[in-house]
Amino acid sequence: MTRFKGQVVIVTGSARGIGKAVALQFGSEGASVISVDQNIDGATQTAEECGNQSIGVKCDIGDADQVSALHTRVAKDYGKLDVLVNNAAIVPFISWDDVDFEHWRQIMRVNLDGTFLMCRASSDMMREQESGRIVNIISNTIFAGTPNMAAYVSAKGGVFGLTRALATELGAYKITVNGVTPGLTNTEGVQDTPHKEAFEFVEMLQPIKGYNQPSDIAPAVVFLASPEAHRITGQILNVDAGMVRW
Ligand code: 4PL
Repeated sequence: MTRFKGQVVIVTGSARGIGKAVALQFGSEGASVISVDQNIDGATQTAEECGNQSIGVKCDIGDADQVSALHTRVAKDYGKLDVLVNNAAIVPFISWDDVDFEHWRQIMRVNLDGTFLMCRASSDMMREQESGRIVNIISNTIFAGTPNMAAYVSAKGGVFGLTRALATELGAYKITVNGVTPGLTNTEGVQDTPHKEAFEFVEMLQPIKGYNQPSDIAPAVVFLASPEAHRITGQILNVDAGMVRW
Protein backbone atom coordinates (compact mmCIF):
# COMPACT_ATOMS: atom_id res chain seq x y z
CA MET A 1 0.00 0.00 0.00
CA THR A 2 1.16 3.54 -0.73
CA ARG A 3 -1.55 5.59 1.03
CA PHE A 4 1.16 7.74 2.68
CA LYS A 5 3.62 8.12 -0.21
CA GLY A 6 5.24 11.56 0.00
CA GLN A 7 3.74 12.22 3.46
CA VAL A 8 5.73 13.34 6.52
CA VAL A 9 4.68 11.69 9.79
CA ILE A 10 5.91 12.29 13.34
CA VAL A 11 5.57 9.36 15.75
CA THR A 12 6.70 9.97 19.34
CA GLY A 13 7.91 7.13 21.54
CA SER A 14 8.79 5.07 18.48
CA ALA A 15 11.93 3.30 19.75
CA ARG A 16 9.80 0.32 20.79
CA GLY A 17 6.30 -0.92 21.58
CA ILE A 18 3.15 0.56 20.04
CA GLY A 19 5.04 3.61 18.70
CA LYS A 20 7.46 1.41 16.78
CA ALA A 21 4.64 -0.68 15.28
CA VAL A 22 2.84 2.51 14.21
CA ALA A 23 6.02 3.97 12.67
CA LEU A 24 6.74 0.74 10.77
CA GLN A 25 3.24 0.63 9.28
CA PHE A 26 3.52 4.26 8.11
CA GLY A 27 6.91 3.39 6.59
CA SER A 28 5.51 0.33 4.84
CA GLU A 29 2.81 2.57 3.33
CA GLY A 30 5.35 5.03 1.93
CA ALA A 31 5.66 7.76 4.60
CA SER A 32 8.84 9.51 5.71
CA VAL A 33 8.74 8.96 9.47
CA ILE A 34 10.24 11.33 12.02
CA SER A 35 10.92 8.74 14.71
CA VAL A 36 11.07 10.65 18.01
CA ASP A 37 12.29 9.17 21.27
CA GLN A 38 14.62 9.85 24.21
CA ASN A 39 16.27 6.56 23.20
CA ILE A 40 18.02 7.84 20.05
CA ASP A 41 19.52 4.45 19.17
CA GLY A 42 16.05 2.87 19.22
CA ALA A 43 14.52 5.81 17.35
CA THR A 44 17.19 5.61 14.65
CA GLN A 45 16.78 1.84 14.34
CA THR A 46 13.03 2.31 13.78
CA ALA A 47 13.71 5.02 11.16
CA GLU A 48 16.12 2.72 9.29
CA GLU A 49 13.47 0.00 9.20
CA CYS A 50 10.90 2.54 7.91
CA GLY A 51 12.99 3.64 4.88
CA ASN A 52 11.73 6.58 2.75
CA GLN A 53 14.28 9.09 4.16
CA SER A 54 12.97 8.53 7.69
CA ILE A 55 15.08 9.85 10.57
CA GLY A 56 15.46 9.29 14.30
CA VAL A 57 15.38 12.40 16.50
CA LYS A 58 16.17 12.56 20.21
CA CYS A 59 13.59 14.68 22.04
CA ASP A 60 12.17 15.06 25.53
CA ILE A 61 8.58 16.02 24.66
CA GLY A 62 8.17 17.60 28.11
CA ASP A 63 10.78 20.25 27.20
CA ALA A 64 9.35 23.15 25.15
CA ASP A 65 12.74 24.07 23.64
CA GLN A 66 13.39 20.52 22.42
CA VAL A 67 9.90 20.28 20.90
CA SER A 68 10.48 23.62 19.17
CA ALA A 69 13.87 22.45 17.80
CA LEU A 70 12.27 19.23 16.53
CA HIS A 71 9.66 21.18 14.56
CA THR A 72 12.22 23.64 13.19
CA ARG A 73 14.16 20.66 11.85
CA VAL A 74 11.09 19.03 10.28
CA ALA A 75 10.16 22.33 8.58
CA LYS A 76 13.71 22.82 7.29
CA ASP A 77 14.44 19.24 6.16
CA TYR A 78 10.99 18.13 4.95
CA GLY A 79 9.10 21.42 4.37
CA LYS A 80 5.78 20.12 5.73
CA LEU A 81 4.06 17.90 8.29
CA ASP A 82 1.09 15.70 7.42
CA VAL A 83 0.56 13.57 10.54
CA LEU A 84 1.39 13.73 14.25
CA VAL A 85 1.00 10.59 16.38
CA ASN A 86 1.36 11.33 20.10
CA ASN A 87 2.38 7.97 21.49
CA ALA A 88 5.23 8.73 23.93
CA ALA A 89 4.29 8.22 27.57
CA ILE A 90 5.57 7.01 30.89
CA VAL A 91 3.65 3.89 32.00
CA PRO A 92 4.07 3.60 35.77
CA PHE A 93 2.98 0.84 38.13
CA ILE A 94 2.59 2.52 41.51
CA SER A 95 0.45 1.89 44.58
CA TRP A 96 -1.83 4.79 45.52
CA ASP A 97 0.06 4.87 48.87
CA ASP A 98 3.15 5.96 46.95
CA VAL A 99 1.56 8.54 44.64
CA ASP A 100 3.03 11.83 45.85
CA PHE A 101 3.10 15.20 44.11
CA GLU A 102 6.55 14.52 42.63
CA HIS A 103 5.28 11.38 40.88
CA TRP A 104 2.10 13.17 39.79
CA ARG A 105 4.12 16.03 38.23
CA GLN A 106 6.53 13.64 36.48
CA ILE A 107 3.65 11.79 34.79
CA MET A 108 1.76 14.99 33.91
CA ARG A 109 4.93 16.58 32.50
CA VAL A 110 5.45 13.90 29.88
CA ASN A 111 2.04 12.30 29.28
CA LEU A 112 -0.09 15.48 29.27
CA ASP A 113 2.24 18.52 28.99
CA GLY A 114 4.36 16.69 26.37
CA THR A 115 1.27 15.89 24.30
CA PHE A 116 0.18 19.54 24.55
CA LEU A 117 3.59 20.84 23.45
CA MET A 118 3.65 18.50 20.45
CA CYS A 119 0.07 19.43 19.46
CA ARG A 120 0.84 23.15 19.88
CA ALA A 121 3.90 23.10 17.60
CA SER A 122 2.62 20.56 15.02
CA SER A 123 -0.79 22.20 14.66
CA ASP A 124 0.89 25.54 13.93
CA MET A 125 2.62 23.90 10.92
CA MET A 126 -0.59 22.14 9.88
CA ARG A 127 -2.68 25.33 10.15
CA GLU A 128 -0.43 27.04 7.61
CA GLN A 129 -0.97 24.11 5.23
CA GLU A 130 -4.71 23.92 6.00
CA SER A 131 -4.41 20.14 6.32
CA GLY A 132 -3.27 17.59 8.87
CA ARG A 133 -4.03 14.62 11.08
CA ILE A 134 -3.37 14.27 14.81
CA VAL A 135 -3.84 10.89 16.50
CA ASN A 136 -3.38 10.64 20.26
CA ILE A 137 -2.60 7.28 21.82
CA ILE A 138 -4.68 7.31 25.01
CA SER A 139 -5.52 4.10 26.96
CA ASN A 140 -8.64 2.13 27.87
CA THR A 141 -7.71 2.86 31.51
CA ILE A 142 -9.68 6.12 31.11
CA PHE A 143 -12.81 3.93 30.97
CA ALA A 144 -11.74 1.17 33.39
CA GLY A 145 -9.98 3.24 36.07
CA THR A 146 -7.27 0.59 36.14
CA PRO A 147 -5.45 0.20 39.51
CA ASN A 148 -1.87 1.21 40.32
CA MET A 149 -1.66 4.10 37.88
CA ALA A 150 -3.81 6.98 39.20
CA ALA A 151 -1.63 9.78 37.77
CA TYR A 152 -1.36 7.96 34.42
CA VAL A 153 -5.14 7.50 34.18
CA SER A 154 -5.60 11.19 35.07
CA ALA A 155 -3.09 12.37 32.45
CA LYS A 156 -4.72 10.16 29.80
CA GLY A 157 -8.10 11.62 30.77
CA GLY A 158 -6.55 15.00 30.05
CA VAL A 159 -5.41 13.83 26.61
CA PHE A 160 -8.98 12.63 25.97
CA GLY A 161 -10.27 16.14 26.73
CA LEU A 162 -7.55 17.75 24.63
CA THR A 163 -8.50 15.49 21.71
CA ARG A 164 -12.09 16.77 21.75
CA ALA A 165 -11.09 20.41 22.33
CA LEU A 166 -8.53 20.42 19.52
CA ALA A 167 -10.96 18.75 17.11
CA THR A 168 -13.12 21.85 17.64
CA GLU A 169 -10.27 24.37 17.43
CA LEU A 170 -8.62 22.90 14.33
CA GLY A 171 -11.58 21.82 12.21
CA ALA A 172 -11.60 25.12 10.31
CA TYR A 173 -8.10 24.28 9.04
CA LYS A 174 -9.15 20.79 7.81
CA ILE A 175 -7.11 19.19 10.59
CA THR A 176 -8.67 16.15 12.29
CA VAL A 177 -7.84 15.14 15.87
CA ASN A 178 -8.74 11.67 17.13
CA GLY A 179 -7.68 9.19 19.79
CA VAL A 180 -7.03 5.46 20.03
CA THR A 181 -7.49 3.72 23.39
CA PRO A 182 -5.47 0.50 23.45
CA GLY A 183 -6.04 -2.06 26.17
CA LEU A 184 -3.18 -3.81 27.94
CA THR A 185 -0.71 -4.56 25.14
CA ASN A 186 2.23 -6.94 24.99
CA THR A 187 5.08 -4.40 24.71
CA GLU A 188 8.64 -4.35 26.04
CA GLY A 189 7.58 -1.50 28.34
CA VAL A 190 4.74 -3.54 29.87
CA GLN A 191 6.94 -6.64 30.14
CA ASP A 192 9.38 -4.52 32.21
CA THR A 193 6.68 -3.78 34.86
CA PRO A 194 4.27 -5.70 37.15
CA HIS A 195 1.53 -4.84 34.59
CA LYS A 196 2.58 -8.06 32.86
CA GLU A 197 0.94 -9.97 35.73
CA ALA A 198 -2.45 -8.52 34.65
CA PHE A 199 -2.67 -10.26 31.26
CA GLU A 200 -4.58 -13.27 32.60
CA PHE A 201 -7.15 -11.12 34.43
CA VAL A 202 -7.56 -8.77 31.46
CA GLU A 203 -7.98 -11.73 29.08
CA MET A 204 -10.87 -12.95 31.23
CA LEU A 205 -12.69 -9.66 30.45
CA GLN A 206 -11.99 -9.82 26.70
CA PRO A 207 -14.57 -11.43 24.35
CA ILE A 208 -11.65 -11.95 21.96
CA LYS A 209 -9.01 -13.94 23.85
CA GLY A 210 -5.23 -13.59 23.55
CA TYR A 211 -2.87 -10.66 24.15
CA ASN A 212 -3.10 -7.37 22.25
CA GLN A 213 0.10 -6.92 20.24
CA PRO A 214 1.54 -3.57 19.05
CA SER A 215 0.79 -4.59 15.46
CA ASP A 216 -2.91 -4.99 16.44
CA ILE A 217 -3.07 -1.33 17.53
CA ALA A 218 -1.20 0.24 14.58
CA PRO A 219 -3.89 -0.25 11.87
CA ALA A 220 -6.45 1.77 13.86
CA VAL A 221 -3.96 4.63 14.28
CA VAL A 222 -2.96 4.62 10.62
CA PHE A 223 -6.61 4.56 9.52
CA LEU A 224 -7.43 7.70 11.54
CA ALA A 225 -4.35 9.37 10.01
CA SER A 226 -5.31 8.41 6.47
CA PRO A 227 -6.83 10.67 3.79
CA GLU A 228 -10.06 8.61 3.77
CA ALA A 229 -10.72 9.43 7.47
CA HIS A 230 -11.24 13.12 6.60
CA ARG A 231 -14.81 13.28 8.02
CA ILE A 232 -13.85 11.66 11.36
CA THR A 233 -12.76 14.06 14.13
CA GLY A 234 -13.00 14.31 17.90
CA GLN A 235 -13.54 10.54 18.12
CA ILE A 236 -12.07 7.71 20.19
CA LEU A 237 -11.45 4.29 18.64
CA ASN A 238 -11.10 1.66 21.38
CA VAL A 239 -8.82 -1.28 20.50
CA ASP A 240 -8.81 -3.69 23.47
CA ALA A 241 -10.38 -6.97 22.26
CA GLY A 242 -13.65 -5.80 23.81
CA MET A 243 -12.45 -5.47 27.42
CA VAL A 244 -14.49 -2.28 27.94
CA ARG A 245 -17.56 -0.82 26.15
CA TRP A 246 -18.40 2.88 26.21
C1 4PL B 1 -5.91 -2.43 30.85
O1 4PL B 1 -2.37 1.62 29.33
O2 4PL B 1 -4.80 -0.23 29.37
C2 4PL B 1 -2.51 -2.03 32.23
C3 4PL B 1 -0.72 -0.29 31.63
N1 4PL B 1 -3.76 -2.48 32.00
O3 4PL B 1 -0.83 0.80 30.71
C4 4PL B 1 -2.03 0.77 30.12
C5 4PL B 1 -4.53 -1.89 31.07
C6 4PL B 1 -2.02 -0.95 31.56
C7 4PL B 1 -4.06 -0.80 30.33
C8 4PL B 1 -2.78 -0.33 30.62
